[in-house]
Amino acid sequence: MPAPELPVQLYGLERSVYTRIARLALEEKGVPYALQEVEIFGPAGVPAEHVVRHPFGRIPVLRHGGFMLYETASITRYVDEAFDGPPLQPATPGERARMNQIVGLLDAYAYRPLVWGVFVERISAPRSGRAPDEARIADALPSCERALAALTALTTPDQPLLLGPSPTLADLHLFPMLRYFALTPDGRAMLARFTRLDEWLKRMDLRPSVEGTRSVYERTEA
Ligand SMILES: N[C@@H](CCC(=O)N[C@@H](CS)C(=O)NCC(=O)O)C(=O)O
Repeated sequence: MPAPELPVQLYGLERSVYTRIARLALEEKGVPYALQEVEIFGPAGVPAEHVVRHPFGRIPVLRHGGFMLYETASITRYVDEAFDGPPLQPATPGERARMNQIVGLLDAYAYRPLVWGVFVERISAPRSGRAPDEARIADALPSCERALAALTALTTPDQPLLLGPSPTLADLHLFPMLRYFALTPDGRAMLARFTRLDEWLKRMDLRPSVEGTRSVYERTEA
């Protein structure tokens, strides 16, 4: 007899940055879930059944019973508010605003240069038989630098994580992006100059939620 379906399903890909952000929230909250792999990057494009879940064809999408949700920042807030477990959002309006500001900054200004501009060119392109586009990398690096400087300025000083002693949704949103960036020599060289973020990355790397969501790229890290 098939196992009963878990109430929380996440449609995405293990190697996807945004899927991992949602998974980190589920793992930190201790919510059981099933990851349903949806290959959106294949030659056939986004599967038709996924466009029904997400009109823009992106991942992840969360299903909780009959409730469907896309957009990762909405998913992680929902996971934090709908389930028991350690709170992932600060209590005061000011701290909460700072957390949301970091999440917004990452979506708007950091994801594209860190992940597509540097990581995809330097790591995934060669693995799929294509030479890195050096011009694209060179073009992305100043945006990466600006994003890391802005992030550093928004963190709370002398705290182990970005805004305090325990993770918030801002830590979970940044981690997969910066982890991929740090797999590249360009990223490591830049992070050596952003010691607050470099130390934060090493601390986050020890969390069980991170260990439980490693992607193929980290497992075969050079
Ligand atoms: N705004 C979306 C962005 C999600 C996103 O860009 N996910 C990537 C995978 S990490 C994706 O689906 N990329 C496909 C594409 O860019 O066409 C969210 O917050 O969920």
